[in-house]
Amino acid sequence: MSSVQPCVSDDDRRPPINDLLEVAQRGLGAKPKRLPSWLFYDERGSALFDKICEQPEYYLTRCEIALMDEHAASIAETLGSDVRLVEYGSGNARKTGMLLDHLHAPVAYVPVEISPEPLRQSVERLTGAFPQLPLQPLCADFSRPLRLPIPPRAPRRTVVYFPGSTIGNFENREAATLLRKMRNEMGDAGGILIGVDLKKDPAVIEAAYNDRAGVTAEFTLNMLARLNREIGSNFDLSAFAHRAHYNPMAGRIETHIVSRRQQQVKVGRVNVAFRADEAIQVEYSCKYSLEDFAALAARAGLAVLRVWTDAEQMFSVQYLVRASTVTLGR
Ligand code: AVJ
Repeated sequence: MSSVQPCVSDDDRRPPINDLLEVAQRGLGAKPKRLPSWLFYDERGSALFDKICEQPEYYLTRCEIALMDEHAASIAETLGSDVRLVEYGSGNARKTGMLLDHLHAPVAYVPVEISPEPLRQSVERLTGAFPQLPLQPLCADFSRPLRLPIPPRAPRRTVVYFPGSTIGNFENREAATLLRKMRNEMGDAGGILIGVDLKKDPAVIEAAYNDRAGVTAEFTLNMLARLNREIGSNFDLSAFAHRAHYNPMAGRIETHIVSRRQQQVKVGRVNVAFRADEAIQVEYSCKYSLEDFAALAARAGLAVLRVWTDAEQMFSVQYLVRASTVTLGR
């Protein structure tokens, strides 16, 4: 018997794809101009992101994998047996596999992913590696309320896995909202296992977002290429540049697409005017101290039960539970 359930769609609560045009027009009509970072991840963008993870400057993935490699057994012990693992975003089969390798009698794995193709691929990879594990893929936008599939047997706890420091893409308030949403979905006994990039020498952080091979620049500009492909806009890619700076006050990388000259671009029937050096804000990648992140967790009614980090404190994997369960003892 196959343990894979068909991809359940939660798409009824999501605007249709043609709204890409509307998203682009709205963002480019705003002052200052901005485009949402999820626009990066079409097929080409996802492939470029995988390539970013291999760049020597991009320490995040390497550090997180090293942490999982070293601490998977301890992490699995902290999570306990009979866990239902719900992953927000499913592009991380490698790290997930390292965790599943050590989990004792997991009840099910539920990857939540908005794009059907990456979801299908991650299911395929994990079916091969864990033929006994029930897989319950959920095609949905994880920033919206989820209807989790009914598990094949009662789990001891539901753990939301959110690796990769993807939480860094959300501003403080939205990050707290997302964590609070996870807290509701995991229930009283649940937990959140989350990858969090840490504050460090700004030069090291900036280099990670400005790799010498130019892969990150290509990844950033692919957002415009994607719009050209999908909504027929006419961005001239050579007339725009990638810019990623660390803002030490806000503790985050701020990525912009900068117009190299004054120009006009057609986006649907709208003409968008750019001044020379005008920027489109496309991504924040927030960095935290351990104290910063504990405070963010607290805002969401969560407490940090454990932190796994490397000797240089480059990156962290943290386990969060409901704040009340810590004081009551688990
Ligand atoms: C996948 C959101 C964690 O912010 O570091 C990498 C995306 N952007 N290089 C990050 C990204 C530019 C990445 N996250």
